[in-house]
Amino acid sequence: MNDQALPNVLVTGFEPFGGERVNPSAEIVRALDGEILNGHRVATAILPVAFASTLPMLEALLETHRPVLVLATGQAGGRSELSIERVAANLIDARIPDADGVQPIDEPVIADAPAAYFSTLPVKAMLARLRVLGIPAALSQSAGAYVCNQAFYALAHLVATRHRGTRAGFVHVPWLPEQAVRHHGQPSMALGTMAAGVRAAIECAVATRRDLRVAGGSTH
Ligand code: PCA
Repeated sequence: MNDQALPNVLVTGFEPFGGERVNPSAEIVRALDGEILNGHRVATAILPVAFASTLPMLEALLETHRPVLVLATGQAGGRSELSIERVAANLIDARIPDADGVQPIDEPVIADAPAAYFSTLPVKAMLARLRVLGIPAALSQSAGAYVCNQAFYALAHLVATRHRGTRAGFVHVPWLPEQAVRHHGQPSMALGTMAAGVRAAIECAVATRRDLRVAGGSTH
């Protein structure tokens, strides 16, 4: 079968923001672009950290690539592990202005839509796979209230409505070591480890329909 006939997975990352020169999620996306993972071709996009762009760009990407699965990724500076997000909230409460200088406070991502969506990826199976590979990972109950949560919610809404054949989820990643040197005492992870983790998460997700039934809750 030629590559063009393979089903697509879409992996997105974000541009640098908040005074950083790089965004690890964008570097991961560059590393994975065009790879074949478990019989799926990886299409990628790097999104601006701008509230106004998120929904139209994701809609266009889903129309163009018709992916069977989307994994969006973003930087969560200060986290020490790959964070597999479970919940997308219909809430924007921006801590800092976005790339357009816009800082919405307590607004919905999409008006008159559900308060939250869950990831439709097998988050516990993905977590187990990463841990077996020796890649630090955790489940997360909140993707925050900034552009990453907005993107996760927008994706979840699109796959719950107009793109029902697509599954979607979000993974937050730590700072790169070169970023952490300027955030003294903060955790970081090497790009190769993060890229391997995202690859493994995708390979697991495309092959797993039914998630593991193991305890995964936490107090935060
Ligand atoms: N992280 C931000 C937005 C872009 C990114 O990489 C967030 O967690 O919302």
